[in-house]
Amino acid sequence: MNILYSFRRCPYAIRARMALQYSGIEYQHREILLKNKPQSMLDYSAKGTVPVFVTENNILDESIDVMRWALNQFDTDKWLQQPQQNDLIEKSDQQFKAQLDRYKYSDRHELSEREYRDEALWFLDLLDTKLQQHSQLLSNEVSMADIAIFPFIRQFAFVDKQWFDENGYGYLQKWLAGHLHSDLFVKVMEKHPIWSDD
Ligand SMILES: N[C@@H](CCC(=O)N[C@@H](CS)C(=O)NCC(=O)O)C(=O)O
Repeated sequence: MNILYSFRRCPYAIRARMALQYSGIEYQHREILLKNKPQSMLDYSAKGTVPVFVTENNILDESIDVMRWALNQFDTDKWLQQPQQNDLIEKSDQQFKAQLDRYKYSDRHELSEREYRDEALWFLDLLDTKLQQHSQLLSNEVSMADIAIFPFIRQFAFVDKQWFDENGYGYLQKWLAGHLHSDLFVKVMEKHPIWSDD
């Protein structure tokens, strides 16, 4: 039986769960608390981040690897078949994610929330421009890039939802709302009891 160690609100875990759900992969869901990680999870992967996905033959402790693994099993709508998606995902995971964290936790840093937000706007601009041309990031069809990036835009938007709703980015707002209301997202946000190794 496959096992997924997960944390409901973690954007990395969300994208892994969305890919697993889309691909119809069955697994035992083990919901964890980041401040009290189960020993069994640390035994599988000592680095202590979620998601950790355990199959009969693999231990995957990078969310992108979980996504790729799932899509390589079943990919009915061809999420994997978009060129350029790795480039966009990398921009999100590297530069944008670091800026998002400073914006989200600006009280722990030197500059103001607004200054950190401004630093990250290049990525919102980039995505909004793409979404002017098609309804999803790379075409009119959902690809892995949409699902890999969406949980981070969700986080960004909810730091100050009023600002996000009132400051342009109409295409991005629409794209975000579409994914927030998707059956896939709603399904993977269902609540689970906390796993205990005992
Ligand atoms: N590169 C990893 C990052 C995963 C990650 O950083 N997850 C966070 C939660 S969103 C985590 O588990 N942090 C460990 C902690 O807070 O103790 C991936 O893509 O899976």
